[in-house]
Amino acid sequence: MMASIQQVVFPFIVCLLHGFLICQGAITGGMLYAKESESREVKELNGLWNFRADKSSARDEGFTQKWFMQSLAKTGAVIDMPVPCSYNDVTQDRTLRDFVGWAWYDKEFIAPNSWGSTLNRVFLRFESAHYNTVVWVNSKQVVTHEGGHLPFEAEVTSLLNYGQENRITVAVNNTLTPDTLPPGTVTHKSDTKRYPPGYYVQNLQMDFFNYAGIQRPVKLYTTPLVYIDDITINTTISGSTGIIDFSIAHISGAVNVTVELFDAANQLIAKYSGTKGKLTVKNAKFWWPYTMSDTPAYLYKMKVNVSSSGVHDIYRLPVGIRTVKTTDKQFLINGQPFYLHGVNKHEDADIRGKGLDLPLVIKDFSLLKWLGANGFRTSHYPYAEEIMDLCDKLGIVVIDESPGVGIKTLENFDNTSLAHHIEVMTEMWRRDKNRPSVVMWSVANEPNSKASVAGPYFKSVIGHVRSLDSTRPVTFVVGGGSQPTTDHAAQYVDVLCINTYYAWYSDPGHLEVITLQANNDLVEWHKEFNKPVIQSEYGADTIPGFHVDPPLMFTEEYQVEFLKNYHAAFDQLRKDFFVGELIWNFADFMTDQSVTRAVGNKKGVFTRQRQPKASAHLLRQRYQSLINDTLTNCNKHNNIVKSNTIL
Ligand code: GCB
Repeated sequence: MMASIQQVVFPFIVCLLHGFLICQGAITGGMLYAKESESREVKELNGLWNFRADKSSARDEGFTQKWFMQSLAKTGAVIDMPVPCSYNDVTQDRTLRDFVGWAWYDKEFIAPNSWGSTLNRVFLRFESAHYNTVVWVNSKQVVTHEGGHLPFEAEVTSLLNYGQENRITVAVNNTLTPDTLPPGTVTHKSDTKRYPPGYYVQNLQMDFFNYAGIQRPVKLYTTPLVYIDDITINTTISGSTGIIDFSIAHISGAVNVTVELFDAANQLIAKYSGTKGKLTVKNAKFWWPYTMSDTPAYLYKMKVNVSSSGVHDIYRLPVGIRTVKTTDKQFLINGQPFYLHGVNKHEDADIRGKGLDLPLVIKDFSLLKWLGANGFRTSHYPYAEEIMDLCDKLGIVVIDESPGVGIKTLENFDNTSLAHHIEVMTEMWRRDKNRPSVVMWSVANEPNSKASVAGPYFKSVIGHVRSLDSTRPVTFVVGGGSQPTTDHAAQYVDVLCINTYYAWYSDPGHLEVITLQANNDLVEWHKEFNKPVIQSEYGADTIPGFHVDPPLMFTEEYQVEFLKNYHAAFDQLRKDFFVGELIWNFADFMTDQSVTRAVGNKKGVFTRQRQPKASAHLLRQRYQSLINDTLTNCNKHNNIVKSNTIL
């Protein structure tokens, strides 16, 4: 029987069809970042992999012909594909750029002889692959995963040939359906006068290109048999004392657990024996955003050691001591009012698409500092852990957003979607729960919160996140012209994050309405819900090098005036309940093709190649002067803390 496109788009059907019954179930266990220690080794499997997109009409040839049983090159032509990288833009093949369905990768590698000891475990970890993934090691299926932006792994100890060649095969399907996150649909075009037989298109419900493939690193790592599976910390502050609550999950029988805390100079300052406890740090150095302290982003190091019969597993976790709290009008970090002046980003660049690229990451952080941005939202999906690490290290605040973007149709709100959304939130929390930079969870961007189904849906999703984490505020980002009195879900958030595009999508060209409308609408939102408000998006498409004065839409002059008019409203409101502004967008980025997108979305203040438009200079001036204001206030505050400590 030939698989239909439905079977292609619903991977669990593919699983059943081919007898793969181990589809992803409930989330268990930890997902600690794979890093080396005295007891752990890491081997990266990045580089060039063999690659083939399954262009058979039902996209099922790889499964029916069992491509995973031998090397991919033996079952047909392959090309070299870099990992990590999106596969879409690296060749001249338009059908690969726009490909929908299963893409296949394989790679051979030697498993070190020394790893073959019976005292070791070996795990195979994917930092992400978009969207549905099936992985085989030496022709045996080891893991499946649904979702494009979070890590997954499997223990492969017994499947590897040590000191010999092994093969990893990966099939990854980028099809988005009403129940995926982000959701999408597939339309079949059956009119053969207009479309070739079997023609179908993927429809996106989000405004960014659906880059696909193995987009983040792939690693093998070892642990001893007894190993640290998870670490969870929460920090609180009492005067000048920092308290770190921790709990350690480990795998195996009776073990000793010790937890040591080192300061940044590597001095041991606290110690505890046991899987759950508190570490108390007198005169602690708190983790501050870099705009709030002249000693920002202070990180302690927690060294966890579990041992049994002389076998040790050691894992080091950076720990920032900080608290987050919201009131009806404020966003407080360590009890001090925090004003977020930052950006929305995308993982997006020429050629590599959404593939992790460290030079690009460092360039982006350099530009964030140049701008004076003190934070960003991970619009519209969790970003790579390497990026999050830098936020912890540099004192850049993050609103950590799930891939819940474009939840619009009734199907997107059904029970299957809800269950998946809840699962994704658990995965995201599990990965990022210990990060001081993450100060708020965003469960979605611009869902149809005007629909009554949005009420119970977001009550559940937000309630679930709160049940996992009572220390951080939770939000979803409101858009699509939802109004305070008719929105069904905004009541459940801690901070109102509002997207608007005055003088762009509404009243296009009428810059003069921006300040008035922004003022009135933001005040309304606050009045209705009595919660602090962030302008989570505002922006105008701007083609670099387009100049017209007086300004016209799409010119650099228009973007500058557009921002100035919004800023006038922000400066009024931040005296009261208004706690943040995030420009849409940091840089231009790729989208699906449409008549409103000229080679992608051009609302960046930087081009896609990270060069500044006129607006970047304006924003820089504003953000740098906001930093000066904040630092002056914070230094006053730091002095108060210091003198209290002495007393
Ligand atoms: C939005 C969306 C964002 C879009 C942006 C735009 O409201 O949240 O994903 O890219 O508008 O430029 O239209």
